[in-house]
Amino acid sequence: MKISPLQIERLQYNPKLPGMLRGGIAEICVKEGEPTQSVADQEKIQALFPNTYGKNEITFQKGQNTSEAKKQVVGVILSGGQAPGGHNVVCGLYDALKATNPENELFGFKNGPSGLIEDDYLVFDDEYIDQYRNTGGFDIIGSGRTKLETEQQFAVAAEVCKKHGITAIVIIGGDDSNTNAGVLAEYFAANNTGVQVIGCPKTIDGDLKNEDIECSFGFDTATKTYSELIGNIERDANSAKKYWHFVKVMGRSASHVALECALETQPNICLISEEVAAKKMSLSELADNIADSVAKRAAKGMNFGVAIIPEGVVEFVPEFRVLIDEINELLAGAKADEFNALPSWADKYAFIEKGLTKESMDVFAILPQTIQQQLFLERDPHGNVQVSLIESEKLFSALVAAKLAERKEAGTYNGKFSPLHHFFGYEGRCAFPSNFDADYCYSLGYNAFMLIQYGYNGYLSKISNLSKPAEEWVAGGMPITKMMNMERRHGEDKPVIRKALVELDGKPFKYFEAHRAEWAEETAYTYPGAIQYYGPASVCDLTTRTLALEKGE
Ligand code: FBP
Repeated sequence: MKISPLQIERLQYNPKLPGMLRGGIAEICVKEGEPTQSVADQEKIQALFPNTYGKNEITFQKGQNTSEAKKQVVGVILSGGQAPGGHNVVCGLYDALKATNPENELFGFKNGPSGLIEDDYLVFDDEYIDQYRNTGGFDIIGSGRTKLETEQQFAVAAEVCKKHGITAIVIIGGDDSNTNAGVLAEYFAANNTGVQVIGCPKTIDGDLKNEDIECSFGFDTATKTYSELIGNIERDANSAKKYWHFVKVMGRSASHVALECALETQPNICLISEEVAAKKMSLSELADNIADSVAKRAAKGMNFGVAIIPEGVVEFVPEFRVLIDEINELLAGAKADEFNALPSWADKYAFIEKGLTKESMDVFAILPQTIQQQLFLERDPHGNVQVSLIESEKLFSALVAAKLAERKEAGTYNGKFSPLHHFFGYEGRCAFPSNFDADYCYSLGYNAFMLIQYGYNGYLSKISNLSKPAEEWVAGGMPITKMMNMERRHGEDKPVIRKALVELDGKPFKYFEAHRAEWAEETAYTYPGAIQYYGPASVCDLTTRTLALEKGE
């Protein structure tokens, strides 16, 4: 197989471990910290997790390794959307496992959690693992979105583990997958299977973080990749001076990705979904805000600009949420067939007009026809609107165009507005991991094995102090139950890891808020350029602006 020159170099890269994990397995010992409590709903979480609740926080340090010498057979699973660095978690896990005892084995369950249930796996060896070091992607074993959440699945998982003599499972996933890792750990403990479960925090969305987990892996590389592209677009816009670029970026519901890209590139506009929800902003208000920037810049002769739109924003606009709920209701059950049988869009439109409340119809009426049709035609298997497929970058540019047309009519605006559209998501999820993600992920995997080796169950692999050089990173583990609270999901109260949305009183948002008026009017673009893998640490080991600001740097 032909591989690129960069890949050849990256295969040789030696990821940096936290100082306390350097110097060999024989020199890693455990320091037990304080017992923990869940972030909320302590009694309920404790009742649901009698075997894994309240365990101690732990940190690794240098000292004599006192872990039990036994053969470990570990299974690893990649769960959910790809995130740069996943391969290095597996490599770190493998290296620690083999360094501890060459007889130890690592099973990779294929294509996500379903691999465990279907007993579909491969066993890693040096030759196989060495092809994936420091590379992007999850193709080492594949990923999937099957949820491991039912007792029946857990029982099958226990059987599979027993069959192969598996002593521990490592689940690499986001908030949902790690919640399920916690539930599986409890099941394994309650049923005396002797199998441990360790989670690793993954997602480019950056919404798995809390007072213990400083960031999920993949966020660094994905946002750097999008920021490079946005910076390039800004420079193009500032060169040609004729287009307004509307750039949607991934991040499902949270706007961490959009905010980080804005901090990196200083665009004219960046919407933040969490602010839209908190201020109950309407589509019209948002379009007016963008149109204000377009008009102010046009008045200075700048008929160009860049606006970042977070993927999930429309769901945070209260009136739009109501509209979606009404559409779901309107097409529930057999009514969908009736709607689909209507011969023309005009007939369908009349059906919609009859079925929606006046308020929702007012919102629907201002949408461009392509978006109106997307809302009705692209439905998920349950018949619901697929909000993630809505082309919100086009929606906002169309709404802004309409506002500008009104202003032109009223004689208050006399510029040109030529929008172009982009969606950056998949472009960033499998990029070669930045040095930060390569180091962080390798450390997470290495550390996950140390947690296994020391007998911990129901813990998340935790590497902290991440804004400092890797030497100063701190390795340890945190009980998953500590991060849980009760939330209403599908009509039931469930224990879950709380999803971290952008905090409007947090330092990253505050910085953005303090500068955005200037960015909206001026051309204050910054051009981060491509991720650097070789060269001075000042450009190669840079963390995100979000992390730096959160750490007060
Ligand atoms: P995870 O939360 O599983 O890491 O996935 C995040 C994400 O990349 C979102 O940003 C995006 O909305 C979604 O996955 C896309 O999912 P899919 O790959 O199934 O299209």
